[in-house]
Amino acid sequence: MSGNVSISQEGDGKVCRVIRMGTRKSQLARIQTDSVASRLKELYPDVHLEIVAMSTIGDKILDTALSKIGEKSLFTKELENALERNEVDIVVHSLKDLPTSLPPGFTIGAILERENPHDAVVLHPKNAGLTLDSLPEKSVIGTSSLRRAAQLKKRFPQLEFENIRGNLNTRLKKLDEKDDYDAIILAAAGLKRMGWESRISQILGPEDCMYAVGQGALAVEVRAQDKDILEMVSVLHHTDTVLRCISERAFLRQLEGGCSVPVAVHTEVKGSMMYLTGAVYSLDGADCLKDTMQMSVEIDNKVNESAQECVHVGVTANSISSSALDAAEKLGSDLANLLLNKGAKDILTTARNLNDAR
Ligand code: DPM
Repeated sequence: MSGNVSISQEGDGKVCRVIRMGTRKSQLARIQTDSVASRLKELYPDVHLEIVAMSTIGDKILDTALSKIGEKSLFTKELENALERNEVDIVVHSLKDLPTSLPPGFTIGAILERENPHDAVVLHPKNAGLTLDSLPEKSVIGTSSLRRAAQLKKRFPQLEFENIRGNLNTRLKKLDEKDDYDAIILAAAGLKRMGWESRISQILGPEDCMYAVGQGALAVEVRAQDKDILEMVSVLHHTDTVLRCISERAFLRQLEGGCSVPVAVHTEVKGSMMYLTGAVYSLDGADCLKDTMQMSVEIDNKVNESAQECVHVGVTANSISSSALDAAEKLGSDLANLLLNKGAKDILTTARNLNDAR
């Protein structure tokens, strides 16, 4: 065992290991951390789990659009500091909030089975029964995601789009209790985890709005050298989700896009084939480059047995076939290169500059 293991003595004299899980204080973050904690508790009944809650920059700055705050690892930095200082051993994140390159010393040790990755429409109660198609002209849709706004502006030119910030509770409150927005767009996964599935009035399919890289999946971040913890959490990996998310993250990394650029994806695993659709947009959605590539991700049983750890876009998944992981990563970067050859860089640079100037 590594040097930083905490031990606690139970009343009956039994010694058990203490694992500390860091989390943001928001309700969604707590729910996500608790769900991973209960999975771990089932798998390792003798481990004692402790939850340490902290607030992050992203939680403190509530009045600025996410895409305008320069800090790249907005929601993750303080938690990583705590990991680095050995104050916590595990941090649970929404994968889509984790940059494609993690700071040295950290790795994603598990990606759990993805929830519904699509975006959802939540209506102001006065609009019950309507859809984005049937809402009156000039209805105001709240979102501060450049990705959502770009796709939906193009698809629904009769609607208007306004920023909305704050955690999920704040946003639903702003929607319901004021008259500023006719509807807001949120990830279905977050709504479901909060127990608000009944507020979803429409799920947006890929023809309306493709999702963000990693959307709907939970990731467990750990210290890269902490082999005990890495091995412990690795059983949480969900193979299909890992392959899809590695291809999506490789796509984003190759495009050099952060969490605040209009980039969207759609992935499917069917048998041994994986399909990745990726797109980049101008802020108004008028310019769009989109393509699909496929690749065989034969899941042989050749797991990574070399002493050398294999990391794919920040993810350590030694229990999954290394050739499948390599193929998934290559699929993402190949698709990005295809779009880069068609001019994706210009679209993204212009979008970034315009957004910074706003
Ligand atoms: C990122 C984006 C948003 C979050 C940008 C995007 C949405 C920001 C906004 C990278 N992170 O999606 O284009 O609407 O202003 C976030 C949510 C979840 C994780 C909430 C949401 C829950 C779903 C999940 C915020 N991060 O997207 O509705 O676990 O994937």
